Amino acid sequence: MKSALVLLASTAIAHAHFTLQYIWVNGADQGHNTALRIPPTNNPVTSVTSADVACNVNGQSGASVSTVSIPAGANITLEWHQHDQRTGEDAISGGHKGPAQVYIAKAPSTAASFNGQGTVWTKIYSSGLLNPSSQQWATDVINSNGGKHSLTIPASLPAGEYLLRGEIIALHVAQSSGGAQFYIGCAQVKITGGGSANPPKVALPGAYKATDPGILVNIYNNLQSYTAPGGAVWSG
Ligand SMILES: [Cu+2]
Repeated sequence: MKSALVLLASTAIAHAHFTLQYIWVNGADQGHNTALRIPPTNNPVTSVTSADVACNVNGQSGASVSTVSIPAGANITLEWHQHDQRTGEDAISGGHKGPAQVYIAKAPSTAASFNGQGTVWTKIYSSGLLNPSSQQWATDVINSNGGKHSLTIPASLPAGEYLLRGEIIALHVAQSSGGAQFYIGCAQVKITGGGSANPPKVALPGAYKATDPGILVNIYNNLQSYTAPGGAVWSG
Protein backbone atom coordinates (compact mmCIF):
# COMPACT_ATOMS: atom_id res chain seq x y z
CA MET A 1 0.00 0.00 0.00
CA LYS A 2 2.75 2.42 0.90
CA SER A 3 4.67 1.78 -2.32
CA ALA A 4 1.43 2.21 -4.28
CA LEU A 5 1.01 5.64 -2.72
CA VAL A 6 4.56 6.59 -3.65
CA LEU A 7 3.95 5.48 -7.23
CA LEU A 8 0.75 7.49 -7.45
CA ALA A 9 2.47 10.56 -6.09
CA SER A 10 5.38 10.14 -8.48
CA THR A 11 3.21 9.88 -11.58
CA ALA A 12 1.38 13.07 -10.60
CA ILE A 13 4.50 15.24 -10.60
CA ALA A 14 4.48 16.47 -14.17
CA HIS A 15 0.95 17.83 -13.98
CA ALA A 16 0.90 19.21 -10.52
CA HIS A 17 3.45 21.96 -10.03
CA PHE A 18 2.42 25.43 -8.84
CA THR A 19 3.52 29.03 -8.24
CA LEU A 20 2.83 31.92 -5.88
CA GLN A 21 0.35 34.14 -7.73
CA TYR A 22 -1.33 36.54 -5.30
CA ILE A 23 -0.56 38.48 -2.16
CA TRP A 24 -3.33 39.88 0.04
CA VAL A 25 -2.80 42.69 2.57
CA ASN A 26 -5.28 42.95 5.46
CA GLY A 27 -7.87 41.12 3.38
CA ALA A 28 -7.32 43.08 0.16
CA ASP A 29 -6.28 41.09 -2.90
CA GLN A 30 -3.46 42.98 -4.63
CA GLY A 31 -4.14 41.32 -8.00
CA HIS A 32 -2.73 38.54 -10.14
CA ASN A 33 1.10 38.47 -10.07
CA THR A 34 1.21 41.98 -8.56
CA ALA A 35 4.54 42.70 -6.81
CA LEU A 36 5.73 39.15 -7.52
CA ARG A 37 8.86 37.98 -9.30
CA ILE A 38 7.42 35.44 -11.70
CA PRO A 39 9.50 32.36 -12.54
CA PRO A 40 9.49 31.12 -16.17
CA THR A 41 7.67 27.87 -15.28
CA ASN A 42 5.84 26.29 -12.37
CA ASN A 43 8.64 23.78 -11.85
CA PRO A 44 10.17 23.46 -8.39
CA VAL A 45 13.76 24.16 -7.38
CA THR A 46 15.39 20.89 -6.28
CA SER A 47 19.00 21.87 -5.48
CA VAL A 48 19.39 23.39 -2.02
CA THR A 49 22.72 24.95 -3.06
CA SER A 50 21.34 26.80 -6.10
CA ALA A 51 21.01 30.59 -5.97
CA ASP A 52 17.44 29.91 -7.12
CA VAL A 53 16.63 28.86 -3.53
CA ALA A 54 16.33 32.56 -2.70
CA CYS A 55 13.63 33.68 -5.14
CA ASN A 56 13.25 30.92 -7.75
CA VAL A 57 14.54 30.92 -11.34
CA ASN A 58 15.25 34.43 -12.69
CA GLY A 59 14.41 35.73 -9.22
CA GLN A 60 17.48 37.83 -8.48
CA SER A 61 16.07 41.11 -9.76
CA GLY A 62 12.68 42.71 -10.15
CA ALA A 63 13.21 45.93 -12.03
CA SER A 64 9.85 45.71 -13.80
CA VAL A 65 8.00 44.43 -10.73
CA SER A 66 5.98 46.75 -8.51
CA THR A 67 6.46 46.97 -4.73
CA VAL A 68 3.41 46.78 -2.45
CA SER A 69 3.08 48.69 0.84
CA ILE A 70 2.33 46.65 3.96
CA PRO A 71 1.93 48.12 7.45
CA ALA A 72 4.01 46.31 10.07
CA GLY A 73 1.64 44.13 12.07
CA ALA A 74 -0.61 43.52 9.06
CA ASN A 75 -2.21 40.20 8.25
CA ILE A 76 -1.12 38.99 4.85
CA THR A 77 -2.16 36.04 2.73
CA LEU A 78 -0.17 34.20 0.09
CA GLU A 79 -2.14 32.38 -2.62
CA TRP A 80 -0.70 29.56 -4.76
CA HIS A 81 -2.03 27.88 -7.91
CA GLN A 82 -0.94 25.23 -10.39
CA HIS A 83 -1.74 27.41 -13.42
CA ASP A 84 -3.05 30.91 -14.12
CA GLN A 85 -6.54 30.06 -12.91
CA ARG A 86 -8.13 30.24 -9.50
CA THR A 87 -10.83 27.68 -10.11
CA GLY A 88 -11.34 24.49 -12.07
CA GLU A 89 -8.54 22.49 -10.46
CA ASP A 90 -6.93 22.01 -7.08
CA ALA A 91 -4.74 24.97 -6.10
CA ILE A 92 -2.07 22.47 -5.10
CA SER A 93 -2.37 18.88 -6.22
CA GLY A 94 -3.23 16.61 -3.31
CA GLY A 95 -0.12 14.54 -4.00
CA HIS A 96 2.07 17.43 -2.88
CA LYS A 97 2.49 17.05 0.88
CA GLY A 98 4.67 19.22 3.03
CA PRO A 99 5.28 22.43 4.95
CA ALA A 100 4.73 26.08 4.06
CA GLN A 101 7.17 28.71 5.28
CA VAL A 102 7.63 32.46 4.85
CA TYR A 103 10.83 34.48 5.18
CA ILE A 104 11.55 38.19 4.83
CA ALA A 105 14.81 40.00 3.93
CA LYS A 106 15.51 43.73 4.18
CA ALA A 107 16.87 45.32 1.03
CA PRO A 108 19.94 47.58 1.28
CA SER A 109 18.06 50.04 -0.93
CA THR A 110 15.05 49.10 -3.04
CA ALA A 111 13.31 45.73 -3.08
CA ALA A 112 13.37 45.81 -6.89
CA SER A 113 17.18 45.89 -6.97
CA PHE A 114 17.75 43.33 -4.19
CA ASN A 115 19.00 39.87 -5.14
CA GLY A 116 18.23 38.20 -1.80
CA GLN A 117 21.66 36.60 -1.57
CA GLY A 118 23.59 36.44 1.70
CA THR A 119 22.63 36.03 5.37
CA VAL A 120 19.55 38.20 5.06
CA TRP A 121 16.46 36.00 5.59
CA THR A 122 14.30 35.89 8.72
CA LYS A 123 11.71 33.13 9.05
CA ILE A 124 8.36 34.59 10.10
CA TYR A 125 6.02 31.64 9.46
CA SER A 126 6.19 27.86 9.36
CA SER A 127 3.44 25.25 9.19
CA GLY A 128 4.25 21.57 8.71
CA LEU A 129 2.75 18.25 9.80
CA LEU A 130 -0.40 19.46 11.54
CA ASN A 131 -1.98 16.16 12.57
CA PRO A 132 0.17 13.03 12.68
CA SER A 133 -2.77 10.68 13.25
CA SER A 134 -4.49 11.82 10.05
CA GLN A 135 -1.20 12.73 8.33
CA GLN A 136 -2.58 16.20 7.62
CA TRP A 137 0.02 18.60 6.25
CA ALA A 138 0.03 22.38 5.80
CA THR A 139 -0.42 21.76 2.07
CA ASP A 140 -3.71 19.92 2.72
CA VAL A 141 -5.12 22.95 4.55
CA ILE A 142 -3.81 25.37 1.94
CA ASN A 143 -5.35 23.33 -0.86
CA SER A 144 -8.72 23.14 0.85
CA ASN A 145 -8.50 26.92 1.39
CA GLY A 146 -8.18 27.71 -2.31
CA GLY A 147 -4.38 27.91 -2.24
CA LYS A 148 -4.25 30.47 0.57
CA HIS A 149 -2.44 30.70 3.89
CA SER A 150 -2.12 33.73 6.16
CA LEU A 151 0.38 35.16 8.61
CA THR A 152 1.17 38.33 10.54
CA ILE A 153 4.03 40.64 9.64
CA PRO A 154 5.78 41.20 13.01
CA ALA A 155 4.93 44.68 14.32
CA SER A 156 8.51 45.30 15.48
CA LEU A 157 10.04 44.75 12.03
CA PRO A 158 11.83 47.94 10.94
CA ALA A 159 10.30 50.01 8.15
CA GLY A 160 11.85 49.68 4.71
CA GLU A 161 11.78 47.69 1.51
CA TYR A 162 12.01 43.92 1.69
CA LEU A 163 11.72 40.71 -0.27
CA LEU A 164 9.00 38.49 1.17
CA ARG A 165 9.66 34.85 0.31
CA GLY A 166 6.94 32.22 0.34
CA GLU A 167 7.97 28.58 0.21
CA ILE A 168 6.11 25.30 0.01
CA ILE A 169 8.24 22.15 0.18
CA ALA A 170 6.61 19.12 -1.47
CA LEU A 171 7.93 15.94 0.11
CA HIS A 172 6.14 13.23 -1.90
CA VAL A 173 9.43 11.91 -3.35
CA ALA A 174 11.73 13.30 -0.64
CA GLN A 175 12.83 9.84 0.51
CA SER A 176 15.55 10.14 -2.16
CA SER A 177 18.28 12.78 -1.96
CA GLY A 178 17.34 15.69 -4.20
CA GLY A 179 13.71 14.58 -4.26
CA ALA A 180 12.25 17.41 -2.16
CA GLN A 181 10.60 20.06 -4.32
CA PHE A 182 10.93 23.72 -3.32
CA TYR A 183 8.14 25.94 -4.62
CA ILE A 184 9.29 29.51 -4.05
CA GLY A 185 7.80 32.90 -4.74
CA CYS A 186 9.15 36.33 -3.80
CA ALA A 187 7.11 39.49 -3.37
CA GLN A 188 8.57 43.00 -3.29
CA VAL A 189 7.15 44.79 -0.25
CA LYS A 190 7.57 48.10 1.57
CA ILE A 191 7.00 47.78 5.31
CA THR A 192 5.62 50.95 6.86
CA GLY A 193 5.45 51.85 10.55
CA GLY A 194 7.24 49.08 12.36
CA GLY A 195 9.85 49.09 15.08
CA SER A 196 13.53 48.62 15.72
CA ALA A 197 13.92 44.85 16.02
CA ASN A 198 17.07 43.14 14.79
CA PRO A 199 15.75 39.66 13.96
CA PRO A 200 17.90 36.53 13.48
CA LYS A 201 18.86 35.82 9.85
CA VAL A 202 19.94 32.88 7.71
CA ALA A 203 21.23 32.56 4.15
CA LEU A 204 19.17 30.98 1.35
CA PRO A 205 20.91 29.13 -0.15
CA GLY A 206 23.04 28.18 2.84
CA ALA A 207 20.65 27.31 5.65
CA TYR A 208 19.34 24.15 3.97
CA LYS A 209 21.27 20.90 3.55
CA ALA A 210 20.15 18.08 1.27
CA THR A 211 20.38 15.74 4.30
CA ASP A 212 18.31 17.88 6.69
CA PRO A 213 15.63 15.72 8.36
CA GLY A 214 12.98 18.05 6.95
CA ILE A 215 14.34 17.65 3.39
CA LEU A 216 15.51 14.02 3.12
CA VAL A 217 12.48 12.30 4.64
CA ASN A 218 10.07 9.46 3.95
CA ILE A 219 6.60 10.83 4.68
CA TYR A 220 4.87 7.52 3.89
CA ASN A 221 5.99 5.74 7.03
CA ASN A 222 3.49 7.08 9.60
CA LEU A 223 5.65 10.10 10.36
CA GLN A 224 4.90 11.34 13.90
CA SER A 225 6.78 14.62 13.88
CA TYR A 226 8.36 16.88 11.32
CA THR A 227 11.03 19.57 11.65
CA ALA A 228 11.04 22.03 8.77
CA PRO A 229 14.45 23.26 7.59
CA GLY A 230 15.76 26.76 8.29
CA GLY A 231 15.47 27.02 12.06
CA ALA A 232 12.94 28.67 14.33
CA VAL A 233 10.25 31.20 13.49
CA TRP A 234 10.87 34.74 14.68
CA SER A 235 7.61 36.38 15.61
CA GLY A 236 8.86 39.80 16.72
CU1 LIG B 1 4.47 19.34 -8.84
